[in-house]
Amino acid sequence: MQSSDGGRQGDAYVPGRVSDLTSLPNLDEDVLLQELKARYAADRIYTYVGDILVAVNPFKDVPIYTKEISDKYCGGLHSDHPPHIFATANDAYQGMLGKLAAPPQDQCIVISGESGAGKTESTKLLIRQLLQLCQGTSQLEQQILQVNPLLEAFGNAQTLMNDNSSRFGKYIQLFFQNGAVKGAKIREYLLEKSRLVQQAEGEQNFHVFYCMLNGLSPQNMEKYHLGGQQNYSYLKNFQEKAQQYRTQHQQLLDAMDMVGFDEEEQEGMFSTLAGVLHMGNIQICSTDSGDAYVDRSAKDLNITAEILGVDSADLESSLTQSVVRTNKGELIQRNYSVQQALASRDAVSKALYGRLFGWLVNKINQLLAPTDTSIAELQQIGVLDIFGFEHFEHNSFEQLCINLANEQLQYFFNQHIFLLEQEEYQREGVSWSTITFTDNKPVLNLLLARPIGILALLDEESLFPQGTDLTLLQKLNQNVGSSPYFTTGKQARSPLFTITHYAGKVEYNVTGWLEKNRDTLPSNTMSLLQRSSNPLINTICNGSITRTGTLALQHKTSKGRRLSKRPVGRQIGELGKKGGKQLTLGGQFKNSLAVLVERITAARPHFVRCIKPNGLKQPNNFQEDEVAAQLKYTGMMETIRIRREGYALRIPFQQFVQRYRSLGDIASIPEDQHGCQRILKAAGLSDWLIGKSKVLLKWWHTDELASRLQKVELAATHIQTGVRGLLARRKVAH
Ligand code: AOV
Ligand code: MG
Repeated sequence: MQSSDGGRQGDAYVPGRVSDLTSLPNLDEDVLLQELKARYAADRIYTYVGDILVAVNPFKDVPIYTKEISDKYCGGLHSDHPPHIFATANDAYQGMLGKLAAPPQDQCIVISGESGAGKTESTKLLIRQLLQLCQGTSQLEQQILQVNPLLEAFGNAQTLMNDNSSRFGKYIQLFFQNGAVKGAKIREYLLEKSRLVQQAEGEQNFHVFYCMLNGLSPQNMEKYHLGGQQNYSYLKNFQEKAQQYRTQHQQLLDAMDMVGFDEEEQEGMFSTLAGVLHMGNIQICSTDSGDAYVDRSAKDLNITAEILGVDSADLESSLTQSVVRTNKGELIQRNYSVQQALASRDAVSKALYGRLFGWLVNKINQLLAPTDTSIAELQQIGVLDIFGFEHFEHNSFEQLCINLANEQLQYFFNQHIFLLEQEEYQREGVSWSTITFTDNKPVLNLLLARPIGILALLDEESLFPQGTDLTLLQKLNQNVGSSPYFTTGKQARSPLFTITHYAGKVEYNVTGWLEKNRDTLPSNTMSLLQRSSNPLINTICNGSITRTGTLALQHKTSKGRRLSKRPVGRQIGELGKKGGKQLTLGGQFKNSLAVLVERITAARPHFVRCIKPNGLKQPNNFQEDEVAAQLKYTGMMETIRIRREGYALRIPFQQFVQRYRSLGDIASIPEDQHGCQRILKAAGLSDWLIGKSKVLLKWWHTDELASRLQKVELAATHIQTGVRGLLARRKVAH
């Protein structure tokens, strides 16, 4: 395979000029590292491993995303230009249209890499280029592009690893008909709600709060009782980057307008956000007997109640008392301790924010849904951007879920690149010396197996009202303690355990896991929010959105009491329930991951591997050991080998003949292996194999076949034009 930015096979080897790592001479780990390092130093951040794109984060603006460059990557072949994320978009688009070796098929682009490696930036570039490819200039394309600032404001935050870290996973599906975009859908995965009420040292809350506090007009600030020298217990580092947040706030408003959120909805969103901030400031005190009560001297309770549209006495009692119905139907009230009351307050805030985010995504999906055509009739390209692998000093349940998602993606990659491919060689009778890879199935089992896996055991313990974090740890120890991938802390009673993930060891602290996993709100609190006079809060807490996506507006009865319209349409969080029972957070996540894997398995995948050159978010700093570790755990060497030696493209005989018949030597070509051989020979291709039922091709044959087809089609067009011209001249002559 030749490269377009130098390093042609056979030339003297110069590091940094090989655009495809499968063509590296004398490949070993160091050569690979030096190659990427030299390319990075020359701002060549993209490199191929066959059809897989490796992207090293430059942490600076590199002028490679201009309109001219984007145009160059519209159409054409993979090998026409230097490696680029735009080429991956083009491959997916052409693949969907059936212009590459295989018939038209849904495509997906799976982006992986640790936190801060560049997945979200890659996603934005991919979506932009996909819309460029279909030459979309309509309002719909503009709306699709504007969705991102909205999602990032509500779902991203500054962490130690990334200033704009995605705190939720997303799978964006673009739907097409005859190559034109018809709509889009976003599937979101597990927003890290705990961030709302607590952030680690050096980290922040979701961007939207800082945007709002810096960007709202003075009148609005007053309306929501915000501003002044007020401190918010839910926010850290609030005073920083004021100008940047003001600009971002304006972008957020523009995005809301563009995507189609009306004034009432925008106002509802800001009320909810402001309500949550005030909620965090409600002071809980203790009576002498240890019962919790709200400090009424501060105005936070009343302000919160006013903004959230609920009765302040009801809010107070829901924060300080539990109400339990006995078997006999009696209602028993129990006072909370301060700690329980604080947990209850934070649970309400998290529930509100989580539901607001879910509603936002749902609403976006309604606004962007294809009209006139059902999704089943459309073609699609999905782009997967999850939260990257995380290993902080303190890791909790959120990190476990995030890292589970990354394990799952690594497994999917292994399955696709190594396992299924090599199984197929066996079926096709190809003599092949197996390329081994590090199988992470045991770690996935440790996390997911039922009944003896970490999530299942956590669910079991969450069912026991008497369960504590330590009884959970004991349970884990007893049941999975023998796994080589699981170890517990050396100190007795320390709430820690360690998992050896594919990307390294991570120590988790189980404090608060049962509560996080249960993820429930007491029924009295929920029903309070469900009676809110704020239309948006009322809607999100009743868990439904009308079919048209507008809020279920409320009507006053003759007595002035507000009644909400009966909810219709889809439930928010449809995965959240099973047989009427509320699923735990872990259970929901497990289910949504399974659906995701099903989805990407059904499409033709393209892989983008993002690499983080240093942990300091710095430009021009390539830390060899850090990159080497990432190359190792992602199985890069093995990937290069299998792409070099293997046959990434496998096409059934009949399909191959039908597609490439015109490259053959004679008109009647049998649709069997002999026919395939004749075509391959006539086309002058080398390095292919004939299996039992399929033609096995190197990945670069896609380009060779496509360019030969183009030539034949061009020649046919010339002949046709010639014949038509001849006929026309004859007509004139007669
Ligand atoms: P992530 O999505 O992989 O992390 P991002 O895509 O947010 O990482 O990238 C992190 C930061 O790296 C961005 O904010 C940019 O400053 C910089 N960056 C990434 N790609 C590029 C690029 N192509 N050109 C210039 N700068 C870039 V996480 O969401 O934390 O897992 O959860
Ligand atoms: Mg991200």
